[in-house]
Amino acid sequence: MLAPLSWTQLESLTDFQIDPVNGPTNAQSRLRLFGKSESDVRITLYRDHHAWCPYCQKIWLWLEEKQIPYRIEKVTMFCYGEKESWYKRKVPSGMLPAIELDGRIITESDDILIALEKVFGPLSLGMENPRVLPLRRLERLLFRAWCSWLCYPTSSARVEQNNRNQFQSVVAQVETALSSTPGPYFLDEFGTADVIFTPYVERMNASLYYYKGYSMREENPRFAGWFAAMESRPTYRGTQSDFHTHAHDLPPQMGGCYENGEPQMLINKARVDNGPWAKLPDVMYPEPETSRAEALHRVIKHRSNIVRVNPADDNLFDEALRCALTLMVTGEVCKPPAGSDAALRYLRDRISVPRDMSIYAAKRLKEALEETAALAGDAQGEPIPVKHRRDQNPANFV
Ligand SMILES: N[C@@H](CCC(=O)N[C@@H](CS)C(=O)NCC(=O)O)C(=O)O
Repeated sequence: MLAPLSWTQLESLTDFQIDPVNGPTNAQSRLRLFGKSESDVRITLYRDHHAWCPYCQKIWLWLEEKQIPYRIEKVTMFCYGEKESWYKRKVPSGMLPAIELDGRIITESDDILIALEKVFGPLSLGMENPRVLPLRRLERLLFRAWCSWLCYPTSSARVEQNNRNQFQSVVAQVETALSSTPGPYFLDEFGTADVIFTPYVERMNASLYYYKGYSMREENPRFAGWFAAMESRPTYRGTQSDFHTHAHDLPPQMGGCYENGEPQMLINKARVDNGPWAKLPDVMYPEPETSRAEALHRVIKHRSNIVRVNPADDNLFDEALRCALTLMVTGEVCKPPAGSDAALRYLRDRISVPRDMSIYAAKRLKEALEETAALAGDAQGEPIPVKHRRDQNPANFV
């Protein structure tokens, strides 16, 4: 068995780099220029640190698709920590997203898109186009059916079944809408309607898999085609999250997510929490060759904070973490110090996608952390809180 590599040795094993300003969409950028100059920037997007807020994802995707230069300012959501006072002076409610367009603050994601369309033109058919309006209404109908099923404790098997049927009947309407055009998107070409559906459909796919044992993407052929088409777009890939992040970010935001306890649900939940993470239906495009190098690069960048916030002793966890990274990049098994199993799993459970890294990089890192933890024992990390996520306070990482 190998001794863990040092941080210097690990650093020499990754040359992962992205161009946050002009390269592909990613959650780390603070400025996006798309090859234009900084003097062309007219917009600041205020969004959450975790790249979690669904309404922010809508605006984010739209700007990336239109390639309009913008700045990004990150704000803390209530369930993660303290809201920045500078933001409350701009937007007293503290709600996200907001944009500043030529010095004017605009809130409410739909109003933001409408304002952006007025200045920069629509993304294919726009928000108020008669073909888009019914799709926007359908998206809200789907959203409400999802909330009714997921976010209330079920009093009986009959109510659970009714809620499932109700949701599936709206899904059937969405399948019909998707099949009304020859391509995979909602209308003849990719556009606003697809952007509007993206955030919650992604969250539905994740949460229903985990809490209800229902695989939206696998059970509905048109949705499957739509997801695959979305995943062909580098813009979407850059904003895409994984099942684990959504399953554990949603409860505090939604006021609770309720398991149905059915056999398939228990299998799905165990897989999302404990792996194996490969081939979960949260992503289906082929894995990029850079996923391990990306995960290594991201951990190295934040390693001192990662070690500091971990409940275990710093030296013990530093060594254990290097064991997991050594395994991830060299394939050589490396035994972690005794007592580091819970610490490794604590980190395994707190990799936030896409905030920290892309979906495949996160799967590789989780896999290495779990395999290494298993050599030390079966102790789990502190459970993930469900009423808040202050264990993810961004203040620990700035
Ligand atoms: N109707 C609003 C909803 C926005 C919204 O609910 N934002 C949530 C985050 S997803 C928020 O800012 N909550 C306050 C917080 O969590 O700090 C919109 O479409 O923009």
